[in-house]
Amino acid sequence: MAIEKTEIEDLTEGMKGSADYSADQIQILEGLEAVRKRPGMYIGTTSIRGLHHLVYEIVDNSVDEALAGFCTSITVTINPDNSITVEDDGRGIPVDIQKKAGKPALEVVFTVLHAGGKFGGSGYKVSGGLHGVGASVVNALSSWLSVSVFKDGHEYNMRFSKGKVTQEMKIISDCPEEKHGTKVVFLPDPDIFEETIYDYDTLKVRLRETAFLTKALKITLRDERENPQEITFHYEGGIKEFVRYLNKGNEALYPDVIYCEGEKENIYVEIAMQHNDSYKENIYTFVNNINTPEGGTHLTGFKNALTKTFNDYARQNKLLKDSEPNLSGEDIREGLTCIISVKIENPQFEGQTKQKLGTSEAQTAVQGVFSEQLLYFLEQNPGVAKIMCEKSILAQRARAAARRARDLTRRKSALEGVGLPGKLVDCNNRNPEKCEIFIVEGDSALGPAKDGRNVDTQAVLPLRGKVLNVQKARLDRVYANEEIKGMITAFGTGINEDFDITKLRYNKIIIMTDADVDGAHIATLMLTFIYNFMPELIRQGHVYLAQPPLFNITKNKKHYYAYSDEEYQDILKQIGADGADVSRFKGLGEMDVEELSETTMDPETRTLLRVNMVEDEKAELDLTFTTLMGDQVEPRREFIEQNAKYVKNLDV
Ligand code: TSJ
Repeated sequence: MAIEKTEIEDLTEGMKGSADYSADQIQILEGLEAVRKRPGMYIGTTSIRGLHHLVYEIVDNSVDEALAGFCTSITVTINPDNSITVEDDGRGIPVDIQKKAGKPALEVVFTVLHAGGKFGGSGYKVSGGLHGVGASVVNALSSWLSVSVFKDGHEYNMRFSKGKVTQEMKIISDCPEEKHGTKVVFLPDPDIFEETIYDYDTLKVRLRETAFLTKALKITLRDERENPQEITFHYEGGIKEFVRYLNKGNEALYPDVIYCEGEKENIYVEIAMQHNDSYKENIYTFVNNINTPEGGTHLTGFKNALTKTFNDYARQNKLLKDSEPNLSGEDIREGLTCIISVKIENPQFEGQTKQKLGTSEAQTAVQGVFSEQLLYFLEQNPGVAKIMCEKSILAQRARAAARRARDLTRRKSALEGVGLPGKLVDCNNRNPEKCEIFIVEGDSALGPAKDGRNVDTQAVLPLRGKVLNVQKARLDRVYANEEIKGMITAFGTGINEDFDITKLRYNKIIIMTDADVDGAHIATLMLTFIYNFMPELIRQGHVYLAQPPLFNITKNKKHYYAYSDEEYQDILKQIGADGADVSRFKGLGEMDVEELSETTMDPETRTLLRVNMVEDEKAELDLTFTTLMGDQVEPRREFIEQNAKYVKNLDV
């Protein structure tokens, strides 16, 4: 590749002090310059996700050291200036001169792309397909980076700025002989990242997951900014505890988490699973600690083994009569929470986002290890086997009932067209492009909504009682639920494999609930239904949340509406009122027709939030929804109140 001279000069600036500029070094700088030119190619995105990704890239190196058996503890600190410190108690990155490059291995790690763990041949035995590129990429994208290695009684230190060396490696102090480890401090470059403020909770979720996946590794996250906080994750039980954690919101069907581990075809396999009383399948798969939301060969191997082994066992032990059909995989996996974690050298990833494992040996390995150990477990625990079998048979029956119900509605709609639900207050216009439907909860809101709407384009569908939580109900109950049936027929699209977007009867589906926690909960239940049965509606941006105001402030017969506490304070200040004539809305039903129309329904004056789904966040969203629908009220409320996935859309 031709490099302009000026560029070489510019690039080599940081190399002052090194003896000669070999072709190698120019390549290095070219490499890191390429990272700065196209950061997205290396870390996916320069959004807040990319910002957090930098931390994972560094932490992954310490995790690799832990997997190699030399590191027991990692501390991640968000410093007051939003720089990050990652420190481990591993062997310390080698500081001796690497023959090939003629420089300290440490320098190579931070300046050569893809250098991660390739040297020495030891350690880093297992490194993810996406790991290993880490350190130099993070270095290139940081305003500054400082690395210290503690070993042999010394602290070795080296510094960089935007990937260029600003201080060659040197011993900067002595430390106790027995201290060993690596410490990296870096500040993400604000010229590269759209956002440079770290989010404690985001790091927390990911580091917890990493701790679950790396048995016995202790990970501490510390926030030293304004409101200092700290949390430590340390799971002796590894993924076994992960399964227990995920099952927390539900009732486990049997006390033990079924666990197995083994190695086949040079692939290390670890599986933990337990059924809960819900009806949802929750399987998370990982390759070298990297989430594979699209599954792949390891998942296929697991499913094959579970279906075959369980059916064989059930037949052999007469849990399943000769006259009864085999249990389907889906039946057996109903209510199953499971973690599948494999460690492979050089995993092959497939699919558009490279999030699906393609390595075919992984299927053989998982299938082999799991079949053998599951059979053993079932034989040792006939009581658990019986519970699993009973649950599966119920699932099988429910599935058959749901199929019959679905076939019936299909036939019905084919023959006589779908009758609209009786409660629907429809609009007159028949052009879906122009139409919207308000889903309102409770009868009290129905009155003002009905009267305040635009009769031509706005329909209203009232829902009575609690909306069914579809993540906690079997399919047959979902199909039988009147409120849900109402929504399905009103929307017109059908669900699941019957879904047809061209049949959508309204361009906007607007969920309108009270502006309080109960309202938010009900909205979440509705969203959960849509997300599970017609996700395309969210994907294509048809789903909205109405934003009713919290306060009405009246001064000199003029009305002001506030949608948040801050706005309320602002308005009081602006118009010089203090508690003058203020009413706090407790529910939609308390507003009169004009108020509701003006503040919440009229396209000219209202604000809507569009519900948004980012595709590659689907797996994360699944986890979020699990948390959301569990029994803990607090996290759920937090999610609803501050979810960033609801993109504000000023509807003008
Ligand atoms: F990403 C990174 F490079 F910046 C980084 C690496 C950051 C942090 C916080 C830690 C590490 C890291 C690397 N921790 N531990 C190690 N271990 C090695 O690099 C290492 C040590 C000894 C040997 C050996 O064969 O003796 C091999 C390796 C790979």
